[in-house]
Amino acid sequence: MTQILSAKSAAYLDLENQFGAHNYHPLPVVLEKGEGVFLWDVEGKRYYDFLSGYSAVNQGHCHPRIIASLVAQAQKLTLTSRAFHNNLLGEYARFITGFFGYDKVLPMNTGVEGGETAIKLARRWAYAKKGVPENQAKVLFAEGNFWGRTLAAISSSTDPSSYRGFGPYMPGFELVPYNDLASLEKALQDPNMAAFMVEPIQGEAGVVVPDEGYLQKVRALCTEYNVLLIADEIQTGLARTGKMLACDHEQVRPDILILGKALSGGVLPVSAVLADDEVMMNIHPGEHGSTYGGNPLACAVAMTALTVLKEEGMAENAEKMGQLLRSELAKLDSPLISTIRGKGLLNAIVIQHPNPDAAWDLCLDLKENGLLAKPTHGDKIRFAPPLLINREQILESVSIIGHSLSRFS
Ligand code: IF1
Repeated sequence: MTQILSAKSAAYLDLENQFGAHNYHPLPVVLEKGEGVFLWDVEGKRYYDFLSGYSAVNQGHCHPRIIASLVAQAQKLTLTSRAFHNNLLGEYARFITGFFGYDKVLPMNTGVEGGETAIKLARRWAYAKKGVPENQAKVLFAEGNFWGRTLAAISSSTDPSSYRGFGPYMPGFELVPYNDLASLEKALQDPNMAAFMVEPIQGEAGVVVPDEGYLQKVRALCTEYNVLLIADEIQTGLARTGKMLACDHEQVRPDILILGKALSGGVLPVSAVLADDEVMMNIHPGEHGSTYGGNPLACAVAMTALTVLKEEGMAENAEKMGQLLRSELAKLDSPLISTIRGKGLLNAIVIQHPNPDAAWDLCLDLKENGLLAKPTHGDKIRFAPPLLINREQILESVSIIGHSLSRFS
């Protein structure tokens, strides 16, 4: 299905096409304003945002309290580098470690830097505390994982579109099927296994929710075999699945917790790696860092972003609105939908249709009808609106989805 864009919008796409790398295939829409659950394009058309910047905008676009923190701090001090101290890092470190119950935080910027940091911490712990011989540490991942685009991240990927043509790959990475405890237990018995890094729900794989109890059993096995459990909560964390952390659904405490995306409410890249001293204190001054890691602007914004999540009850709302969304989608009883799945407001539908482009075409039609969503892995469409969405907005969104579905024979 092709859509005619206005000359104004097409001009923006031409600029990107001519001067920008072609590393994405975005939906043909040009956005210029966001507020709460809504986005507006350059023609002034309004859309429900059902992607939320891949869960970076959990608090809603341009949340006034987060923007106020950003603006206030931006007019005082934005970056000192870690060559010097600043007056916010200590306060932020106390705030976020208290918020999630860990001894220490290592502040970084993007989610993938958080993943890289977690793996370095795990390898260093393996050498310093578990007695793994130098350069023999292994890290285990689940098939279908996604934790970013760096050479280490793609080295653990099972998705050819992530890793093909970028080799050679990082050594010491192993894979087990997701949601498969027997394979996991076997792999954890390797005495050189440092850590198992896993998403509580696999986002990019198409919102794959493991069996009830999987995370608890993963926790028990990692403890039994003295392997660190690294939870990648970059997409599932921060109230997205109806609890502050997806691990909270099973009262699981990972040894290393990675946060990103909504840690800043979508206003700038902020990530964090949390762990107790037994893990964190094996990295010494000068052995890890980044130019922007722990910058005062990020500290100010992240404290407000976390406060907003809690004070505005966004996890509770995500739980309620997620149940409403899934039940209303089921009521559509569309022959095009084979599966509806998710937790809180991290959901996806699986499209069944002879046309392999049906999910994409449906997203184009949804755009025409005022709702933005994007397919993942061909036939799955992620539905993940900002967590402040209300009942009326859910019902209106489902009516838009139903209208688009009905136009597909
Ligand atoms: C793209 C996907 C989502 C993530 C998890 C770490 C990271 C991500 C669970 C890295 C990032 C983003 C990356 C972005 C699209 C988006 C994505 F489709 F790629 F997989 F959300 F599902 N862990 N996910 O989801 O964080 O370095 O990007 O800050 O690369 O296309 P980052």
